[in-house]
Amino acid sequence: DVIILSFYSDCIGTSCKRTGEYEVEIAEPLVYNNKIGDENVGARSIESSSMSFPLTYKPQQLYRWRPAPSVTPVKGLPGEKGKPVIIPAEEEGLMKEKFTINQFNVMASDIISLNRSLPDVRLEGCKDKTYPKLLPSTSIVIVFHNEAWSTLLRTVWSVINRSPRPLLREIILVDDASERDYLGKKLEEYVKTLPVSVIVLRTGKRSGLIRARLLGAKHVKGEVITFLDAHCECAEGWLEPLLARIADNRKTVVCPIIDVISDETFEYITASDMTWGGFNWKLNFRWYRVPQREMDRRGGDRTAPLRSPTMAGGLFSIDKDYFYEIGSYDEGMDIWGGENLEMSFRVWQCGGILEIIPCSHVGHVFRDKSPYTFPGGVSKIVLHNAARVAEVWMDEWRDFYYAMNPGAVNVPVGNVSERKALREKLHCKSFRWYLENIYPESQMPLDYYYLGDIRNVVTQTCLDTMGRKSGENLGLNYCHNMGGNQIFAYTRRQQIMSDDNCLDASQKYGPVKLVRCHGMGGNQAWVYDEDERTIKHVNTGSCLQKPDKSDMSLPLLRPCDLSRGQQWIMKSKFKW
Ligand code: LR7
Ligand code: MN
Repeated sequence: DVIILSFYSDCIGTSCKRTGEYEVEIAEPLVYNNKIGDENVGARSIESSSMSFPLTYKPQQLYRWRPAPSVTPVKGLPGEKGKPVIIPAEEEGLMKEKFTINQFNVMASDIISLNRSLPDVRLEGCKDKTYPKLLPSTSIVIVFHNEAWSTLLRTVWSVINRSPRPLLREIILVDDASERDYLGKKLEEYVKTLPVSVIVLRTGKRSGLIRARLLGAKHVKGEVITFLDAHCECAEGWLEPLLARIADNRKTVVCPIIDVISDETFEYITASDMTWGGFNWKLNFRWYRVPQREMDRRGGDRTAPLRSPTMAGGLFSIDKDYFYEIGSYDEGMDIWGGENLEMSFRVWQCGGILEIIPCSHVGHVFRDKSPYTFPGGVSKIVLHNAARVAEVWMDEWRDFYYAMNPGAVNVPVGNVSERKALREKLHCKSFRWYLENIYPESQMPLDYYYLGDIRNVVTQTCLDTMGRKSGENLGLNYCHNMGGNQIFAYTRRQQIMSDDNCLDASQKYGPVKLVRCHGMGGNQAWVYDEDERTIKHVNTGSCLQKPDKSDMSLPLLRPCDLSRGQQWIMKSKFKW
């Protein structure tokens, strides 16, 4: 194989000077199952023709690669091809007992091969996509606290088995003060036997996943950092589409589609490519349906990169230098939570791009509960982290967070001045810009008149969602002044909303329901008259009224009659 190579040097910013051209013979084929060493990373220069040339990487930072061979299923082994594993009835007791150790079925995990095969879950259109022949390499950073052996090592093996070897620089395992013997010497000895370079770092004392990742990142030798949780399985072809995207624009932060590995059976279940990341008023990360707007931008191509307002947080690739340029992570965040939204807002507001790459799939064991301790208390830590996000990045919309989580007001956020200075230094845009341009579908209303509780003049009780779901009735309860379920926003689009849901009525005499906000007016349009203190439903012309004796917790909708029972107080000052 003789190809023409051009040499580029002096790469500054996005431009490289072309300094020469010559012929070389490529020493192919590359050897798999061999330690990565600088000897066999393949050609390290840039091809003159063909590819969209990643100007931001120097020639010596690019590696020739070819797809990793598929893992062949082993007949007779449980869980092959991502199939579910069923534990025999007689072992069910033990299975349940062991479940609580990790909050997943570790017995099922333990009997599945560390090298198990997976189905190729990619869309047809992904399978014959081509990527640049030369790509930057990545180091994989996996942090863990008390992870099970089989899930941790299956993560490692899935990386080894399914990554093009020259693109896999090393795997960095960061032990965040685990209290399991097997994660000590035994792990260190084990990784020495692996066919790629794997190092184990230890935080020493419990640091939380954010600071543990920062420790791992410090040791990264590859051009790109790829973070994974410690209970993942990378599927075929997962890596190259991620790296290709970064090579194309190093300010792109990319996530795979996160498939589901069942916490009960370890079945590999493909996730939808029609969901993206959002968040609610509590600042929980949540999946939502991709809006038509984004489908249109992608020309209806489901294999095209999807611009996502937020990311789940655990699985993503980022150019190493860019990771530091935009402020890595907030070191003031403890244990778990918040860092995913923090990085999402920061990337978008400070000039980057956040994408889900539908052709890249990685499975993750989703669990209902956290298995480990949160020193200092779960809610305190999670609220602390989220408050830092709100304070630094969300401008006035931080009020939604505090209104929804009144407990957060008393949790110290610590010092955020450094993070605010970072925002200044990078000339990051406002949260309004983010809502207008990146996430117009957000539950955070762009313009709103009021945020607070809504009290009836006669009963002195407050509208209350009672924590009910979409489709259920609005409630009324004694005013507790604790925010949460009694917090509503009255918006310029005439909605009265609580997080995802809006007050909605379709008939003159009610009922008033909570329904997923659609932003189209209609049954969800209300007008508050500050003088009359009435809340009038636009479509029916009826007014919201106090309940009658039969059910004091059910607000009514009745023809407007200027009675005191139809008067409501939105007590804080109107914004306009
Ligand atoms: O103190 C800790 N130290 C750690 O090293 C706590 C956790 N960890 C490790 C832990 O062992 C695991 O490997 O950090 C990793 C993530 O912790 P999980 O698995 O308990 O988190 P999660 O999967 O429940 O939560 C998601 O949100 C987190 C918010 O802080 C992180 O961003 C996780 O990485 C993230 N996981 C994903 O994005 C996978 C998809 C889940 C979704 C949605
Ligand atoms: Mn996880």
